Amino acid sequence: MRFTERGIVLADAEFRIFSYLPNPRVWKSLITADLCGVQVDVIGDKPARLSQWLWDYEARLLPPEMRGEESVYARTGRRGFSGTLYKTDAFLRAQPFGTVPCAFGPSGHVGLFESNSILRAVARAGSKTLNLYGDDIYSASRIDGFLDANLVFAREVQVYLLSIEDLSSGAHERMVSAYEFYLSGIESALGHGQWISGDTMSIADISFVCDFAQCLRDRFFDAQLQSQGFSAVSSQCRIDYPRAVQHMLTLCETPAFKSHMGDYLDAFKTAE
Ligand SMILES: N[C@@H](CCC(=O)N[C@@H](CS)C(=O)NCC(=O)O)C(=O)O
Repeated sequence: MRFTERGIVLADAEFRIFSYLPNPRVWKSLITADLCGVQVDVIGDKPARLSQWLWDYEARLLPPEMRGEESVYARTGRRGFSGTLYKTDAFLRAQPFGTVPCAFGPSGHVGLFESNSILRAVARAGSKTLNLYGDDIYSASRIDGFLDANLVFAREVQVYLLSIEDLSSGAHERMVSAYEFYLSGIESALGHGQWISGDTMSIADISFVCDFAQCLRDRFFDAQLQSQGFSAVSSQCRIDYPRAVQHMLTLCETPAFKSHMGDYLDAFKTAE
């Protein structure tokens, strides 16, 4: 339940998202929510501070005296977090993989997980205002195909970025292969029209922009990569995948994308 400044009770938002912030995986849903007029509440904190929070529908900072290995909420971080996190049993019932971003419906009982599925839910909720999820079962399933390919790519990006300062050649090869597979598919799709799937913008475009933009962070680690004998996988993207890069840059200039992504791509835009 939320209140205006004058104490008027507003209806619950259609979705509540909890995550570390900023997070490109959250932007997927927020951009979609803006485009479709869906109300999404976001709760979160800087990545390093999320280990001080109680992960729950009513997520909140956990007082220091309630933290520690002995806490009833203590869990070991498994992906992207090392050390102890604090998650309620109710949270883990709603969020079986225990990851963020996570979302909840208004009651808090139904948990949504995986950023692409949270994105789908927001798009479904806003489809009467703007349909971003296909006109029929075929076009929706084609969009699903792009989202599935995107998840495989994004998972490799996650592993790659988390281990980028101490990368094995196997890990680098996996990233190169996932990058080439996904980007060449997107490049090919954009060779037949303005949008990734079908004749209009869809959540396949939104998901692509957010995860590709995150992948481009590898350029910040160029020196570390070179010292290990590797180069950033995205270093030649403008040459290898010009349509994909242009598509991302064009969308990032539009208000809904810009208001969430801010200056995230500025370094990329000014680089050669
Ligand atoms: N594919 C997932 C990735 C989610 C994910 O792996 N989140 C990590 C942080 S990057 C997490 O919440 N880890 C919790 C833990 O380590 O217990 C998505 O797109 O939502």
